[in-house]
Amino acid sequence: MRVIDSHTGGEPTRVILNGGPDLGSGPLSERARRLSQDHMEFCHTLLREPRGQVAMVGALLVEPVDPRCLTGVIFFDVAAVLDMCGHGTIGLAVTLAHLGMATPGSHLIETPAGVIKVHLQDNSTVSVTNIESRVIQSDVTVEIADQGPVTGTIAYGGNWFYIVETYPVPVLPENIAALTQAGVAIRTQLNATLHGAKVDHVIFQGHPISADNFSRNFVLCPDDTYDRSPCGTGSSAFLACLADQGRLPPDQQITQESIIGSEYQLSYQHGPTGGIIPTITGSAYVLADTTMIFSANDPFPNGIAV
Ligand code: PYC
Repeated sequence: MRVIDSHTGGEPTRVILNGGPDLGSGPLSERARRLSQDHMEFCHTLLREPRGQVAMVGALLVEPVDPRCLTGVIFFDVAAVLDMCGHGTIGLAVTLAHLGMATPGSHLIETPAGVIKVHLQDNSTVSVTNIESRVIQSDVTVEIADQGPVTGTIAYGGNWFYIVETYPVPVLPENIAALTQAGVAIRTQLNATLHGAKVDHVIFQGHPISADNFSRNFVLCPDDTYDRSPCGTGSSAFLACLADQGRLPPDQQITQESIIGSEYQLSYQHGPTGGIIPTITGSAYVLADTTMIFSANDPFPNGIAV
C-alpha cells in the first residue's frame, strides 16, 4: 500500500493511493457509508499510532462517478468517515501535483458531499471551491454542566458544525486543553438534547493575533483532536454565518487564523439554493512517500486503541 503524507497549515493528511478496501461502485456517499459501517479497522490501521499520528486525516482515492473529475476521494479520521475535508483537499491537490497527476490550473474532485473544484496556483498553494454551505439554525443555546448556557449556530460546510462566537476562554494555544474539554461537553450535550442534531465539529471563534486578519478559530474534530489548520469545512460554515448575518459581502476576502497561527484566505459567492459557495485558499507540503508494511505477527495490527 502506497501512501503520501502532507500537512496543510500543520494539519496532516495521508493520501492512500492503492490497497484500500473494496467499497463497490455507486454514489460516493454510499461508498463512504460502507467504509464507515464495515471498514473502520482499515481507518484505525492507517491513522492510529504507531503507523499514523494524532489529528491525521486519511484520504482514500476511489473511482469517481462523474467522469469530469480527476479522482474521487473519501476522507476519514480515527472516529468517523467525513463527507468532505478542506485541509485534506488542499493536501490531496498538492499530492496529485507532486505525483504529476495534476497540473497548475483547475480540476474537479468528487467527494461524498458533492463535486468540488480545486485550483492549483503553484505546487503548494490551492484554492478549494467547496459545496454549497448554509446556516441550519441560529441562536441554539445548550446548558453545559459547570459552565452554564452556551449559544451558537449550527451550520453545514461539508461537515456539521456548532459555531460559538462568544466564549469566555480566549482562542490561544495555552487554552487548547480547556477548549477541547468544553467542545466535547458542548457537542455531547447538543446531540443529546437537540432531536436530530448530528453536529460532529465544534468551533470557537476568537480575536485574531494579527491585526490584518478577520478572526482566529479553534476547531474540535470528531476524533476529539483540534484542527491545526483553520479547517476548510469549518471556515465554509463560518462564512455561511457571516453571510447570513450580513457581516461579509460576497467576493470580499478575509483571512482566518487557526489556533496555531496558520492561515486560510476565505471568500464566498451566493449559492443556487439560498446558501453560499465558499472558496478557501491555503498551502500544503508533501512530507513522505511511503510503502506500508503489514507484518503478520504485529501485536498492534490496527494501531494502539488507548
Ligand atoms: O479542513 O475541513 C477540514 C477538516 C475537517 C476535519 C479536519 N479538517
